[in-house]
Amino acid sequence: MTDLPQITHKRACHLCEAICGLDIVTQGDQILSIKGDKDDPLSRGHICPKAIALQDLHEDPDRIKKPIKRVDGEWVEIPWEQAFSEIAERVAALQGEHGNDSLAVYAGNPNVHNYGNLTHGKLLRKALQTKSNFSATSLDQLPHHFVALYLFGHQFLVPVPDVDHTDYFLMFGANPVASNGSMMTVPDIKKRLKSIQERQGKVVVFDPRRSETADVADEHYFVRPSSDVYVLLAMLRYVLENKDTPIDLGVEVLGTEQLYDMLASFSIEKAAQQSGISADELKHVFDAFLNADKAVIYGRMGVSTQRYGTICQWAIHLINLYSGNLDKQGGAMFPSSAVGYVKPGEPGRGHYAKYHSRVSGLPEFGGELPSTALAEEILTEGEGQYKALFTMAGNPVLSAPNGRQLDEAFSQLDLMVSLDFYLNETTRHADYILPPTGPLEHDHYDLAFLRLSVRDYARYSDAIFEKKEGYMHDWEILSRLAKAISIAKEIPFKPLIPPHMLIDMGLQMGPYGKAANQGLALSLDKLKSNPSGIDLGPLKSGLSSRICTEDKCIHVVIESLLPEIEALATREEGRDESCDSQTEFLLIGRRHIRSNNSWLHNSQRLVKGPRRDHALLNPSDIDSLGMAEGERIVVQSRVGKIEIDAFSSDEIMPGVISIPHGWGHDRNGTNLSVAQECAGVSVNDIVDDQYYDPLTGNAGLNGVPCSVRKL
Ligand SMILES: Nc1nc2c(c(=O)[nH]1)N[C@H]1C(S)=C(S)[C@@H](COP(=O)(O)OP(=O)(O)OC[C@H]3O[C@@H](n4cnc5c(=O)[nH]c(N)nc54)[C@H](O)[C@@H]3O)O[C@H]1N2
Ligand SMILES: Nc1nc2c(c(=O)[nH]1)N[C@H]1C(S)=C(S)[C@@H](COP(=O)(O)OP(=O)(O)OC[C@H]3O[C@@H](n4cnc5c(=O)[nH]c(N)nc54)[C@H](O)[C@@H]3O)O[C@H]1N2
Ligand code: SF4
Ligand SMILES: [Mo]
Repeated sequence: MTDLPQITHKRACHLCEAICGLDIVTQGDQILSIKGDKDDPLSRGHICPKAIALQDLHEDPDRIKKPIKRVDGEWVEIPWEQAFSEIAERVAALQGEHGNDSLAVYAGNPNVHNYGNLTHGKLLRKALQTKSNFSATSLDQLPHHFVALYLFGHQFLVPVPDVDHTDYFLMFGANPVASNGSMMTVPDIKKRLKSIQERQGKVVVFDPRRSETADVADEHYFVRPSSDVYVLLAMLRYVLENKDTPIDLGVEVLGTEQLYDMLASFSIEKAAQQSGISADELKHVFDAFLNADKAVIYGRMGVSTQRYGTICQWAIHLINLYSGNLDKQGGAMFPSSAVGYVKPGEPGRGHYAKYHSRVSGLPEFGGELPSTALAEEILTEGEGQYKALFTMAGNPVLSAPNGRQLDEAFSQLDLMVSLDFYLNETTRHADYILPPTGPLEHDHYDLAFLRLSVRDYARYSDAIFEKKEGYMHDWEILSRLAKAISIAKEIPFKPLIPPHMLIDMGLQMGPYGKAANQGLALSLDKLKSNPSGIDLGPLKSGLSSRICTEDKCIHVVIESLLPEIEALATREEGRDESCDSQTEFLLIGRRHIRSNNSWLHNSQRLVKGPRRDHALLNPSDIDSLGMAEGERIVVQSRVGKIEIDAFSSDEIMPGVISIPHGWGHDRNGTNLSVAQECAGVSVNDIVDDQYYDPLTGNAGLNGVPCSVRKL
């Protein structure tokens, strides 16, 4: 062993959207260390504790490596060939009897962090021919894509904050210091926020919790959960009324007059009454934003995954636009990625409400239905009921609202197949689990998040370990499965070249490829010989040549939002309608740097230290409930109740309870030995599947009405 050479591998971390560069030192098949790659132009050596979990993930004895099948309640290993042919036969028979749409697919978050799943997932979808597609998008960011489609003409033409040049960074419902950023690829956010302050700029945060990000901000305002919509609409109106210089965007903006009318009743006073922030404070923020030379407003989970997610995101874009900060340095800018660069005519622009879910009539978006509808489609009998499910890299039992209902639904399926390397709360319901290689056993190009980077760059990482005999990559499983199913269904199957070859083509044909940029002539070979990545420069303006709307104009009024905005305009109550006066609390989430959604809790080195799965309440609420620190409480919503330890903290505003998601590893039938020890409670057992943004059906994970009492 000691005779073997030590090798330093350059690798991009795929565990979150920041894609930090790593130096991973190996000796034989051992990992000796994982450190930040100082040569990465974007992350500059930054790293977080999650990267260390890559080693645990690689070495985890609980990780499944061979296909398994459930036979009489027991898991047995079977050969790949047998798995593919049995699944194909069953899919063909089931879809033959009940129709193609009786088979649903849930694609979880890690699909977007694994480019082979993105390129080759399409093959499986083609073979399955189902309209019943679901994904983490509708638990997370559907409002972003909806608004991008309507304002800019393409669901993936999404602007990001130009963090490195702004003088005023206004954040709603985002905690990048803990999450490392979302819908903006921004490693080392803490240092970047500090740089804003060093150049005399300001960081301002609106959040019902004084988060880790609020802690380093210049100003923090406690905003009542899901009341942001009033603040944002009042701010939009204020910007329209007070910005005197014309917008110089190079793109025509249509509908401003109608927008004025729509906003007539959204005053600062109304926003103050709803949000709990004084009118003076709101006006102070609005003025500071308008007076800053380069300002940007950005909103994330706290405003995307709540009752008014879509209107919030729409207002945010329009504030950037009308304040003159859209497509401008230091404002909200459109990244120019090396692969997947969106320009007019680019395929996959998206569509909305072409069909609806059977039970609740929720709209599709881009060929997907909202995940909140998955359980009811399985449980509700009748024509069109779902009978089978494929999950790929997802754990909806812990991640999606009303997890108990999903448990019940999954347990009655005729067929369930999971592509996953863990036997967890979701995959325990499967008939077959097909495990892919671990992350370090395959290569990596960040197809999704390099499109959202706050500085343009490209990076490709080779696999660190060769995959062992009998292992398969996700993309290989997807291809083989698609082929077997196509044969069984007697439909054509067209294979696809491997992912890295697709990326090579994409690089060469993209904006930095040979055709467009002779000087740089980016290709896979070029990236391979620059394993720390290639810097492609600061974000560039250019919406006028990229906008994908048919008439190349921005139409600011989105028709489908009108009824919702009208309803908001006439509402008097301080709280959400669905929250009656007996329901004392609004539930919000909480992320921690040492936790990652539902699946990294099996890493001892990551979860070590104090427990982080408890509830937090304001000290005044702990008092009025007559509770002591750490006492157990019952939190109840329309869909269920949980028991959880509660602590007081003045970081939480009164009337709000904060509980992180992704815990609850005590369900039977899993094999996660480390996670089971720190099991925790799944907050999604009380997150209401009927509390969603009705425009897109995106889950309402924040601002959920609930009651709290002492156990
Ligand atoms: N209450 C509440 N709920 C939330 C949230 C919240 O803030 N509050 N956040 C939501 C958000 S933003 C998201 S994105 C979702 C995430 O929820 P999910 O979409 O369920 O994703 P994860 O929890 O990350 O589950 C990842 C699964 O993928 C598997 N996996 C990991 N890597 C790979 C791989 O390379 N290949 C394969 N085949 N499998 C892999 C893991 O073993 C695990 O089973 O949760 C949502 N749920
Ligand atoms: N360590 C770690 N990093 C992660 C993840 C993880 O689980 N752990 N998950 C990854 C994923 S999938 C995603 S999508 C990103 C998410 O990235 P972020 O969106 O930055 O993450 P959150 O921590 O959910 O931030 C939401 C913030 O909104 C606040 N909030 C809740 N309700 C409201 C409201 O009504 N109004 C306002 N204004 N604020 C509100 C919450 O208190 C919280 O501080 O993080 C990614 N990174
Ligand atoms: S911030 Fe994200 S990408 Fe960077 S090391 Fe941590 S988990 Fe990996
Ligand atoms: Mo997410």
